[in-house]
Amino acid sequence: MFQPICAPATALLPSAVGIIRISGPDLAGTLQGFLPLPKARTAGLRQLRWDGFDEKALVLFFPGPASYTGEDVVELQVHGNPLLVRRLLGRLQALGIRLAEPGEFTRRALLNGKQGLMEAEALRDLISAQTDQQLRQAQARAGALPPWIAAAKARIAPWMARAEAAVDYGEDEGIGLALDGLKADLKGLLIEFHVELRRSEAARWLQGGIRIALAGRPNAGKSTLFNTLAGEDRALVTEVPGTTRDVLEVTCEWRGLPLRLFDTAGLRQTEDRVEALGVARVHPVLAQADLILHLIPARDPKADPEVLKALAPFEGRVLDVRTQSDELDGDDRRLKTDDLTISALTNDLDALEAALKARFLEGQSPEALLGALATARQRELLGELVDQVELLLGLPDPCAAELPASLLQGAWGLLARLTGEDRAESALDQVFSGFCLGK
Ligand SMILES: Nc1nc2c(ncn2[C@@H]2O[C@H](COP(=O)(O)OP(=O)(O)O)[C@@H](O)[C@H]2O)c(=O)[nH]1
Ligand SMILES: [Mg+2]
Repeated sequence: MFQPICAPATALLPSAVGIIRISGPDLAGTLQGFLPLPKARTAGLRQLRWDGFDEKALVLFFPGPASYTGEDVVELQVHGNPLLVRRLLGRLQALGIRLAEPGEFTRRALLNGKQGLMEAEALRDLISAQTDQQLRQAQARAGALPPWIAAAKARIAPWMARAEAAVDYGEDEGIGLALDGLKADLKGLLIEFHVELRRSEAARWLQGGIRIALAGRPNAGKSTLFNTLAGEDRALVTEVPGTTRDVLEVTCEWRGLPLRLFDTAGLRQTEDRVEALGVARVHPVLAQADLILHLIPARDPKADPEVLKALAPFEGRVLDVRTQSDELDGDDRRLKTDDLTISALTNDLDALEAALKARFLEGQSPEALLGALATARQRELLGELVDQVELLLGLPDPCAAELPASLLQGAWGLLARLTGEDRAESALDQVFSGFCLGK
């Protein structure tokens, strides 16, 4: 039996209401004398008295198993004073209710079959989402298991049974495994797995955000683009070269893409001590970026050699962008037709949107990625699943039934690990280490 646990469910900051959550096997008994519980799922006011404190609490009681964790759950709403919440938690601990680990409520929900592992992961992402798109993606995953998982199981299960029968009785009873039938069936499955893998690789960018650094010569239009993408005036913009000194960072969503943008000082040799310090800070930012947009004013005949030298180590992660295209005459020949050309001033940024979506989402729209696998754990397992099915498809025909039998078992096991049905503690630890207290 589990020990009862408690935790603040709201941030420990001065606020209107502070919520404490308790979960345990018999809370009516545990809280007896201190807190008479109200009727199930009906809010009740209770006067709580301890250590000279006298607090009125709104109390909710969800008897197990019809609760979040599957155990009895009690939620207390009190004044949102962090000290008060801590003192009340102290009182609960004196009753034998220990402080919960991060994610422990959800972990109990999982162990009691109230929730799946993938749902729990989605919940963690839902709580930490920073943009509208991230919220939508996490909500879609929290709602239900992706239907392709059940479909894959339904396809594998009969083959698993047949392969095992062939292993057990094959010799005596003349039961064989129709390997060509198996392969034909699995070929379709492999195609679906590849589609999901591709969706999940794109969804990973939506979930984690894309780090984009803006680089280029002074006055290339970095800060202007930074402000336009962020949708707010964060960076100073002037016609004076060397205006930006510190690296600025903003998290935003632009046309459905969650971005972490970094505005940098223009790359040039400079006598100005402060500007030079700014330039020195650019390198680590570039090193950590998923993509560097190298901004080159459209009127420049070619890119600045000094900037090219600074960007050389990051080859493969640099995208040249011609800026300030509004300044060009219609028939300007300095631009090659395949140049990516934008104007932040006139908000002519469609080419940039298309380039980013092609690169990170492989041209898939964010909406099409709803429900895709999005955590590293899930992606890794899906990758292993692909390998497993490819091994099956490569089996020589005929072969000993033990081979397909064990590979099918392996694939089945990977699906079980994906959904968390195998209840492996190591996977749970990995998932719940990212949770906040009280969830
Ligand atoms: N015409 C035009 N001017 C721009 C555009 N973007 C920036 N500018 C101007 O170029 C100058 C330098 O811009 P800024 O964003 O500070 O460049 P940074 O030094 O690269 O950060 C400012 O005077 C901006 O108003 C654009 O798209 N079109
Ligand atoms: Mg600037």
